[in-house]
Amino acid sequence: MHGPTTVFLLVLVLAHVSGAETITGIIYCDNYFEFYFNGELIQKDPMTFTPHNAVEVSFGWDGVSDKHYAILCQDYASESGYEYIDGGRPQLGDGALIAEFSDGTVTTPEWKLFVANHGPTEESEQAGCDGNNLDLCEVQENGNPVNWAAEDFDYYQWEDATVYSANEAGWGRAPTWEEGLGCCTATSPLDRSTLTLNNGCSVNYDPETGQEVMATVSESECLSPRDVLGDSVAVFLWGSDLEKDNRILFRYSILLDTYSFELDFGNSTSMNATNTSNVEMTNEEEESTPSLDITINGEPQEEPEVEKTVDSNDGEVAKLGGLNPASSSPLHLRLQAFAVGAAFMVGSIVLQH
Ligand SMILES: [Ca+2]
Ligand SMILES: [Ca+2]
Repeated sequence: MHGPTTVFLLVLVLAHVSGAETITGIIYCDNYFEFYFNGELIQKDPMTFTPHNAVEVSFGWDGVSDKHYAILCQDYASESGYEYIDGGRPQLGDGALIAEFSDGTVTTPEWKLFVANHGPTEESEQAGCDGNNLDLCEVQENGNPVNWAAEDFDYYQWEDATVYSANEAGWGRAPTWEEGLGCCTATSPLDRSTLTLNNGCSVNYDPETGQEVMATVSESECLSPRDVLGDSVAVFLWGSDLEKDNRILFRYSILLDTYSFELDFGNSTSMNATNTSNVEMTNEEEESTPSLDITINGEPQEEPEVEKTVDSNDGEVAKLGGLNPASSSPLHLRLQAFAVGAAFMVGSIVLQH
């Protein structure tokens, strides 16, 4: 059944392009991170265990390309999954990632993640693994997928990030910056002791060699996480298990390519289009009230931001925001439009990157 023949014109809004720019940001990962932008390694966290440091990052963006954020975050874990294994009080450490960038990108539940290391496993705990029986503990090492940080890596099937409060994730033990010494004060992941080299400043314990190793750390890499991110709208992310998910790969993308297509509500049932993060719907019948229900990859978008404006042809335009593809994979959109009190099934649109 079709209602009045109403032609809706969907125009994907051209992304605002202002040329190349430098994006800055702050990343806090408990304990160690590697940050990639558009497939390029931008920054490694110079402090690998404690203190819990936030790090300023800076990188170029050409102003036109899609943006692909990729962060590896490693919570220290020995081969048993425990930390402080030589101190008589082994414990499971918890991880955390929070980050914000000057382009408005922040950590949100829309980020995707892959748990690369998890443990101790439930099976090994059932077999007797605990803090007093570390020999029985096993961790599951999944490896980092090849090219996981690359722009065209398909991470759509990865799991959604879990949000934690600051209380749950913790800001950790903040660093202090000491002129002449660097980033203080580092401790041992084996026994909690303060490292001795350089008074425990700008130094890491190397689990591979068992040695203390000097690190090159700048003041902008030795920031107190709470001081620089405590008021941010960014949220703490981790896997579903705050303690046992030990190494996590995070991905988030902002797709900027734009396309346009038309919808004829009288007979269209499906069409192909391409990706966007904004959709404009022009309703050529003035009395109609266009609105859309949108489902992305099977998940209803609860409150698509619909903003009605007037276009150059004096038609009504409903601009739909809030469509923020989190993947370079095809997006399967199901659109249902309502006009003059009647619903029109528009069909499915595959937004192909
Ligand atoms: Ca660190
Ligand atoms: Ca852990």
